[in-house]
Amino acid sequence: MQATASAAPAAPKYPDQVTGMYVLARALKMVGIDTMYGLVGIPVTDFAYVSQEQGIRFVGFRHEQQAGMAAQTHGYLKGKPAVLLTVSSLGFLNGLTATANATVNCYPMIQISGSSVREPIDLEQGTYEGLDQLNIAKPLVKAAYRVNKVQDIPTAVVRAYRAAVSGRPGGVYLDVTTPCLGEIIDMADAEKLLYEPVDLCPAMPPAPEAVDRALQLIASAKRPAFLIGKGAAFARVEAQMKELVEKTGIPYLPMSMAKGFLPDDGPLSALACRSMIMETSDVVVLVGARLNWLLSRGHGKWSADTKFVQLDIDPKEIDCNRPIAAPVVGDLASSLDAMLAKLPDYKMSIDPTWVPSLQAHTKEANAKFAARLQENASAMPMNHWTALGAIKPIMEANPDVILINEGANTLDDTRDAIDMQLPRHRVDCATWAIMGMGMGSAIGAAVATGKSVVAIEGDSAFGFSGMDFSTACRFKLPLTVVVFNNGGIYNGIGENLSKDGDPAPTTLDINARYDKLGEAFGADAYYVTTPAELTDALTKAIASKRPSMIDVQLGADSGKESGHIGYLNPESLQHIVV
Ligand code: ADP
Ligand code: TZD
Ligand code: MG
Repeated sequence: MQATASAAPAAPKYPDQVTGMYVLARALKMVGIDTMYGLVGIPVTDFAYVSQEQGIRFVGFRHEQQAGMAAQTHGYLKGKPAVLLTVSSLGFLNGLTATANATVNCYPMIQISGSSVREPIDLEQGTYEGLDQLNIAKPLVKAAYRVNKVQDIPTAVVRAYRAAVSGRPGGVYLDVTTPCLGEIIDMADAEKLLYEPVDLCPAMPPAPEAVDRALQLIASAKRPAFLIGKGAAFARVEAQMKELVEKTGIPYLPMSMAKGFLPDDGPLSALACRSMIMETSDVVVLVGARLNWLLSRGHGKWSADTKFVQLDIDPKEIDCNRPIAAPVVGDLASSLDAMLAKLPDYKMSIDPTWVPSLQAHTKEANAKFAARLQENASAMPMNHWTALGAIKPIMEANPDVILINEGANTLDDTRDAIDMQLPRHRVDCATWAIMGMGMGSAIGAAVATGKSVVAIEGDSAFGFSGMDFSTACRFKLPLTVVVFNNGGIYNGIGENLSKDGDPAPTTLDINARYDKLGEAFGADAYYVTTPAELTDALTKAIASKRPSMIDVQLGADSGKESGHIGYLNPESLQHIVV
């Protein structure tokens, strides 16, 4: 059957027959998929209609990458995957960038793409949007499957779902061929195929001896710390970790997206003591966090004497950069339950000066930070810190608002400035440090949780996904976008060395009016040049629960090259400051 782009779903000839796309929608519902993000066209338009008819929410985007960013953020925040739906060839590839990013970040999601008829693809005969999608997806995703006939659809969906969410979560690709989508089957036969799978994300408890080994090491530590990653936030183990922190008295340091997992300003928060922990902790307990580049891969500032306990679901993660003295491989809920159960058998031996020394350092760092905000409070034109001085109290007074954040200086400075109180309320460009997750993630967060969302975006970062602000407007989502316009990548003062009149490689447009983009799609739009105007605009925007766009005019000289990670540039170029 040839799928069409008509407004009504393709119906089989007889009322007691159904199509492959109907079976696919039903199978997705049966595993618990309730939301699909995507962009339609041949051969999946009718499938989107059928899915909507079956009660799966369909959020149509302007670019597949953003639909994918929405699906992965949905998966991260809800703990279960959503679907990204794409057309074949470029639509598939656009979406695959997000599915790959989900895999790298351990977010569950399922990309379903229509694909063209197999035979002419295999013979390279130049068919419509012909591309060997399954093989392209394979190296970039956690698992990839193709389904060729209607009878296999329920199995394919269950396998895709299990692969996405169980063990270490990730992105899964499901290739559904055009003939399969259109295949006709008797309704009675379809009903027989459909089944409710049992235990889609099984617990994976750790070995008891691993738990004892870990507790023994933790109990022996003089200067221990928990290092909490977004895996813990995903696993929703804040209650267990709160108990473990309270019962052991061990301080915690969150990674960027684990900010708020336990309150950033709690008495045992060591948020401002990252270097101190790296340099002086004798035992660090990694809880759903990888010792990857974001932690100098266990080298750099880390003391060579630090011993690690690592709680992770993936045994391959252990020892990947530093020897792990006590691995606890299992799902975090089971591992932490087991540790809490055995904890009374162990007595901590924390140096009584350890926590006070971290608290003193925190106090000092906070005072320095407050002084920096104060110094910049009335800078004109505003710089990143001026703007954040205005935003910080508003965000902290609205802890239930989800914060989306990308950029270079805009990312680093916002992360440092804004304390979080609640788990899973901060989503950023994460493990790959990619730009272009903003609008998709913001939309996914709003749709998945029903909460208000504020996206703080560098002007460059916003450019990657800006058009999908219109999606937030069409779906009337409570999203406020704050664009930090410093006219460029890192800043707007780059110099074209050839002096031929073209903009420098990092230069964008300091005079661009992003608020007008908001106006174009019916959002509330604000252009602000002072902190007082920003305070007023952001307060109103959050209270309105309407799509809102705030263009924050910064000076072009605000921001340094590469933000905090300039040292990752090629070594010989590190002295060149843009
Ligand atoms: P961060 O960037 O915050 O440091 P990472 O993404 O690097 O976090 O690490 C997250 C880790 O959490 C991954 O190694 C992943 O295997 C692990 N993880 C994800 N879900 C679970 C779970 N349910 N139980 C245990 N570990 C998990
Ligand atoms: N492309 C992609 C997909 N990801 C990237 N990380 C980059 C390019 C390189 N890049 C960064 O690492 S940060 C950044 C780019 C283009 C934008 C920084 O500019 P900004 O923020 O306007 O978003 P600031 O506040 O001006 O630093
Ligand atoms: Mg910028």
